[in-house]
Amino acid sequence: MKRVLIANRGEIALRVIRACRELGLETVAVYARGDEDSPHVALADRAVCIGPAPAPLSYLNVQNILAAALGSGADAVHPGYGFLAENADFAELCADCGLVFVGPSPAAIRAMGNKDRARQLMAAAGVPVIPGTGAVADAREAAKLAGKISYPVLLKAAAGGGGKGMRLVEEPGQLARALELARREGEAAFSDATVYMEKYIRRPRHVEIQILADNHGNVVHLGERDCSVQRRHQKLLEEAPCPALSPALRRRMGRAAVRAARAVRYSGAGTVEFLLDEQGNFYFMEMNTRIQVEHPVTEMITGIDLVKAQLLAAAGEELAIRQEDVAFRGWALECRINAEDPRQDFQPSPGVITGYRPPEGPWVRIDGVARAGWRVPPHYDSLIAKVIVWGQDRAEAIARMERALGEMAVQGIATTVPLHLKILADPEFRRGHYDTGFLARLLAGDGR
Ligand code: MV4
Repeated sequence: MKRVLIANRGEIALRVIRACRELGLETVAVYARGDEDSPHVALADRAVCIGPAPAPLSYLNVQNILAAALGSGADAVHPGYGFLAENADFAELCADCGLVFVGPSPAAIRAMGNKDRARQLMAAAGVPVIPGTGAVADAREAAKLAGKISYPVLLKAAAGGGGKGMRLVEEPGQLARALELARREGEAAFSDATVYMEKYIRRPRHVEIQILADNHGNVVHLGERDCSVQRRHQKLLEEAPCPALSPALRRRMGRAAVRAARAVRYSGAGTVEFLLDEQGNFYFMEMNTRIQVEHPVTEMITGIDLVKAQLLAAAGEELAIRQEDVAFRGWALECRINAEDPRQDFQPSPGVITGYRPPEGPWVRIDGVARAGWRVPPHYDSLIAKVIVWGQDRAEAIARMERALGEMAVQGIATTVPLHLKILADPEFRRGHYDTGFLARLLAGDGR
């Protein structure tokens, strides 16, 4: 592997280019028209235009990206996150073209892509899953199964994920209608009306385990991240470790995540998402077969460069770390700074950043694309920077993040910085006793 095409934009493209450079790999950026001035284009060794601004015509345009890779002499493709990162057909086409796809096999991506199949596969592999069913045929069968599971139950679209096609059913009278709606949402969003059912877990935490694996059967876990601070399934703030895990529970969840990865012969970096209930039971939700936005908090407490590890695994190297060598040190927080206005129901706030002062100082890391004078385009996600801090303990990390965000100034567009300061000041957050309903409660509190 000598030359890597980065099939992405924004902060993750910068992150991947930097990892490539440290490994002595050449980099090829791709960009859509209108994205010529984006920071990833300047940072890469060379750049290729792959189409008009709308993502379906450029960053999701498989043919144009493959042509750019072959035309530029790249021998590998790093997909980043989003766009084509979990598209098994794209991974397969890369291989067909003789390109190394920096990620797991198409089979592993496919196995985890269908949520109800993944659930069955995980149960068979000894990974705890939420009590539930396979595909439900009709309302009569659903009623019988729901009675067995006991209410409340949650209907989920099999092709879903990210909360799409989910319906809560509190009592039998609501079931038939909810099944109809879940089917319709599944059909509309994924062209798949298959629906299955689970016991509804109240006030769960979203706790995910980072996995690293190679092509030689080695798999390690790098501990957890708590991603419970979410709004409509968009994460706002993440931390590692999770304030609610004991070392024993961490070990059990880590081992379960390793079993999950082994079951699909996983390779590279991946994340196994769990729901953690109030009694300390954990259940497999889904596996993300890509590098994640929030990967830096794991890097900060383990000292492991996850993107370099992805590239090395894709190049066929053996994992350089064994489970017993993985050690966790201190506490890390990440705040996602989005070009969105929390006071306008999080409406995107694209436009020119007229002034920008990033936070600086010790134990502060910025993975971002925000620059003074740069125009945030309206066509893509609104993430302009991730502010990541490390502290010796959680209290120090929180104080450091407050200090860092206090230094940060973004002019010309609205951002989520004020909301982050509010989260960090909240007593429930500071106690570490929050769950996936935390942000909705905070936002309902004063209507901001
Ligand atoms: C659940 C659940 C409660 N019980 N499943 C949301 C996204 C999708 N990946 C799974 N999700 C959930 N599944 C059962 N059986 C609650 C959620 C959920 C959630 C999960 C993680 C993070 C934030 C969430 C917000 C609302 C609901």
